[in-house]
Amino acid sequence: MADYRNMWDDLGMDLEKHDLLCEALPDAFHEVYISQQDRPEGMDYYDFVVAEIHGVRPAELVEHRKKGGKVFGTFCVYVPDEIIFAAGAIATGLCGGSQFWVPGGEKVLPANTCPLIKASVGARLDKTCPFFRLADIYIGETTCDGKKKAWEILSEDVPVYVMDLPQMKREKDIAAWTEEIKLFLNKVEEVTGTKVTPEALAENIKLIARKRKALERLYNTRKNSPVPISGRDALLITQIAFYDDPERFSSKTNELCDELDKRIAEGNGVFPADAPRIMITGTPMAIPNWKLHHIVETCGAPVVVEETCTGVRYFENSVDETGTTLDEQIQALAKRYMKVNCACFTPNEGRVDDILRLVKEYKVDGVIDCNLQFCGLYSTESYLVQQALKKAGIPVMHLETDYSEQDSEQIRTRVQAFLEML
Ligand code: BJ8
Repeated sequence: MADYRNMWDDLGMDLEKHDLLCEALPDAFHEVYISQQDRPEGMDYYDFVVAEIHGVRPAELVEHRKKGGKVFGTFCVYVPDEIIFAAGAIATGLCGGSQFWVPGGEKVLPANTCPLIKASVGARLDKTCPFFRLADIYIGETTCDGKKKAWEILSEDVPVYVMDLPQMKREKDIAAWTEEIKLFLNKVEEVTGTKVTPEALAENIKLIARKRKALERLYNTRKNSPVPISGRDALLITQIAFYDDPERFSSKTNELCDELDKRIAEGNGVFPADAPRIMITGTPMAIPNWKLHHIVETCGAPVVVEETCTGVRYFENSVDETGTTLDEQIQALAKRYMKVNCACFTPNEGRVDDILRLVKEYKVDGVIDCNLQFCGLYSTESYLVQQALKKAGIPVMHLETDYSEQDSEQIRTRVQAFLEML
């Protein structure tokens, strides 16, 4: 990696501690990614992004801030990036996916908090992630209890604005979310000092739509057998989508898809055509959480789709682009975002419908329903997910895990037994 020490120092990072993180990542990345056979050439771009993960993109954000631009850190796929970009600001996903940050979070949070929350808080308080240092403001949401309380703790250290997400999907809830997006737009205008015009919003609705379309195209290639790209690679691309420049990301992903289309036409894949096809559903996998995909795929089965927020929940459903006034556009945004099916909603039948639909679309042989430890929402919803899959005759296994490697062998044994059954 190029030398970014001055930049990290200027960002107030703990350089010594950060060095430890930088030392661990290349080995882990090599083991999970570089060791794969027949990776598409187009993965070079994403490998480069990871190799320079705390360098290239943070340096772009630093430049943006030098010119007076603002950076918004987000933690949930319900936060409408379109509004942020329409005000000339940049949105960047901040969810922590590394065990490295967990102890820092445990200093202020109960140990029985989900690792995603602990890692996110730890990354900020330990000063070991440039993205967490760079964001001018964090945008939280009222999704789960752990996050709600974490915002209060984080707000002692960094400005935090919380969006009140309804937990049901009646008409009045969609109306409430529309109002909430209006308030958010006001906040974004206040922070950036820029008025959001309908023209700017229309342009940025299109920008984010291009990103969603590129991801959709990538996922569509995974419906083929043999599958032209591994689940690990697809997961990495989706994780990068949360913080890369949206325009560049879309063009790189489309380039990769051109290569994948050729592979499909030639019948080339990264797993044998008869390998069991796995879907993963559950909680999001923030970068660099590649644990389950790595285990499943090194047991010989490709992960062909993720019903998670680092999967189809991030890009499915588009925003209606016909609105010309801010009111119409905000309504269209509210409608699109309320189609995301997170377990924080009750009821959340849409998620079960999605899982059953995806099983068919991606020709899935077995489903792994996996949630992060201490996520009460997803672990409780697992009962209904498993029940629906069993009723449909689709093999399913449930797993609960964290970011540590302690249970990896145990999970491997369980995954092997599951795959033998398919
Ligand atoms: S829309 S899944 S990104 S809230 S895993 S922190 S729920 S205790 S991440 Fe999420 Fe938005 Fe929903 Fe998606 Fe809490 Fe559960 Fe932890 Fe979670």
